Amino acid sequence: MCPGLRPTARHRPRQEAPGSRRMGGTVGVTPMALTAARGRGSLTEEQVALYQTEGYLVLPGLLEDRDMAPARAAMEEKVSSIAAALVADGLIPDPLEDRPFPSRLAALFATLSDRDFLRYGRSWRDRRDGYFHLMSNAKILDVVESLIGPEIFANPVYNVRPKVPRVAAGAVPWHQDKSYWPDANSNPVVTVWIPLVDSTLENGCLHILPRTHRRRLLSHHRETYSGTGYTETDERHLRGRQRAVALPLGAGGAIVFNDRCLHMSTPNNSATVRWSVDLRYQPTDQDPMPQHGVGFLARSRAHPERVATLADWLANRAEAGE
Ligand SMILES: O=C(O)CCC(=O)C(=O)O
Repeated sequence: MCPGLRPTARHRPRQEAPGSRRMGGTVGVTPMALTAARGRGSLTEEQVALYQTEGYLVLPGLLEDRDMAPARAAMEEKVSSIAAALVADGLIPDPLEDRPFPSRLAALFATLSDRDFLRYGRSWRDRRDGYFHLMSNAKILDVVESLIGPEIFANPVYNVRPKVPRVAAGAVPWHQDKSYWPDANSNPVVTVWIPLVDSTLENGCLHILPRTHRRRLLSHHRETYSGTGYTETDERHLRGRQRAVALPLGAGGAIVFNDRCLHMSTPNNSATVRWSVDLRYQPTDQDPMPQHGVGFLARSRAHPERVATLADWLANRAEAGE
């Protein structure tokens, strides 16, 4: 740590739970230690055991409409700004303000190309109040706490995903999330994937390859067909893909998995947008991955006064009073 830098929750080594052991330079926590560290959180022991065995957990109905409303409002603001830009650029004549949330973005791009869409990014990570409120939602943090304990850092890599019909960027190839941060010494990173509209086989729900979460990082390449450069797992690692499960899920449900669990999603063949977010969390003593942006302290029982507020997050401060 630099001299003079205030020690922060994420810089301080976490107290090791009984039974924890060192693995490859990171703290590896045995199931026994996890149980000891957990103690709180909203998941049952059966759910935690299922997560540990299968590598993922589906939580239908985790959130209510009011939990998602701020994030949805942020998405609507963004869509309005894109509509205004498309009109200003002469690409469309009408910003379609009367269209409902699930279909407006699809209608805006109905006559445009993949490339037009990708000008705005395949997924969004801008700082809008509603995204912070969702990332800080206690129901989500309670789930995460069951898995990694109460010192929770929100990883800077979160994505708001508008999966628009016919746009190639919508389908995501098989990958481990860790392929996006191969050098990060951060373990575990827990992804919480949440659809804001029902995700279905037709509009391109998530698919998971169970029990792949204990693998090391597999070899990946950058795909060249969608214009996004998504990372894609090399074919030879996908021999077991017939065991993959499709996970259609209603709006407000959550799918939780770690960053070595293989997953993908199919194209959107419906007429509306499959809106989702993927949020990520990790214990506070892990690499905060500054090369990907500024994450924030989302929950701390040891230092609740340092938990980041909306103002901190908007100002790119990871903790309160930094
Ligand atoms: O939302 C999707 O379609 C893909 C999500 C994904 O790949 C992820 O959360 O890492």
